[in-house]
Amino acid sequence: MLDIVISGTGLYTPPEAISNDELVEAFNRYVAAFNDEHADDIAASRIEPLQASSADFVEKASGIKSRYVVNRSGILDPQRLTPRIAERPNEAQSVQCEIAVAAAREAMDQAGKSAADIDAVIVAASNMQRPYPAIAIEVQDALGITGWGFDMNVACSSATFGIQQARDSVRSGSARAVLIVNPEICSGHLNFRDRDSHFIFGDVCTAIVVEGLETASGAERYGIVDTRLQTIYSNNIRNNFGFLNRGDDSSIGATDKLFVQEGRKVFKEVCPVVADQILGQLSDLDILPDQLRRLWLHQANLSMNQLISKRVLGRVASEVEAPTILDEYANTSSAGSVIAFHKHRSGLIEGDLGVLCSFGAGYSVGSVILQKLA
Ligand code: CO8
Repeated sequence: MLDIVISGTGLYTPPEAISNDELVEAFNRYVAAFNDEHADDIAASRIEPLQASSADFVEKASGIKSRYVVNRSGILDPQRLTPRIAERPNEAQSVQCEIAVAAAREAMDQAGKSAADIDAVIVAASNMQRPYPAIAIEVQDALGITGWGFDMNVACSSATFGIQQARDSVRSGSARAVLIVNPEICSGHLNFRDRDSHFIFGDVCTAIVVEGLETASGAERYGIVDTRLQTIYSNNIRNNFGFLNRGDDSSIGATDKLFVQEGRKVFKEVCPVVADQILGQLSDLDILPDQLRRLWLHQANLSMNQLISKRVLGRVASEVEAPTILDEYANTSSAGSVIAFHKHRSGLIEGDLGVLCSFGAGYSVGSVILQKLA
């Protein structure tokens, strides 16, 4: 039943970018300074020297060549390696709200929707810059949308889980149209001193309008054929930052209050789960894998996407079929598959099918089968 559609998407890309070479140079200057400072302890084998990072490794291991960030100077300062994002007064718009509004306006324009046409805002992202009031309510206010809003977090799968919530809300009649925004400021929770992960993430915001087919009057409409969500508990991607940290003095400055992962285990464990979920979903819908014209996959690692698309299609997918954006954007958590959908859906014709799929911390997997409508 194609009664609910995605009628618009939007993308906000921060104006500042960092190449692998720039990031690695800053990291290696930090490493050299640390090893100099601790030369005696290193010589006496009391501590291990830090190892340098390599831009070649980063591109080979991940497919990432660069990333956009909200602030470049703080990340590239070897003495800091953390973005500079000043706190704003309560009366000013928050950073997440600001980038959400920019992406939302594009999505609403594309859908031909004004604030009066939208009844709900869902901010779906890996990190919220404060617990309350919900960022979604601030976005709602900034755009002049009446109705309701809430924040939700399913890490990298926040957007696909948000799409299911939006579809259910429209279908049940609790909203005519729902705006989902994914303001992912991943640099805020990335440990730029950690060689294993300092290159992984970038910042961005995406937005999606979901509404009923009968109200969708924009130029493009993608029917939501089906959504499937799955969560399996795992500690392999984790962030222990939280409001209880202040109750434990030992937590101050601890590195597990930032993103940490067992990258190899994630790679091995998540790929088959994702491929099996998509294949099972297609089979239940009587859709052959070959009928998929696009796989808009989560953008964490190029080899992961090549493996998943190969398992789904039974052959190597072309770049057109499984587009890559992580080379330019890096991993932007929940926004990655939405960026791929936003930038790489031209050429599809009426009736064409695609899958928008996320996977990440939780573990969490969300797959949304879409069909281009006239
Ligand atoms: N430079 C040079 N060498 C390095 C570096 C580096 N920077 N880092 C590691 N190495 C070395 C290692 O020391 C190791 O050396 P040796 O073989 O001598 O021991 C060698 O390179 C190989 O190391 P790894 O096994 O760690 O490298 P991999 O080939 O596995 O690649 C990746 C690492 C790229 C991390 C890869 O494992 C990967 O991409 N895995 C999947 C990750 C993934 O999908 N994660 C999803 C998380 S995202 C998510 O859910 C959202 C969370 C919320 C976001 C919050 C915002 C921050």
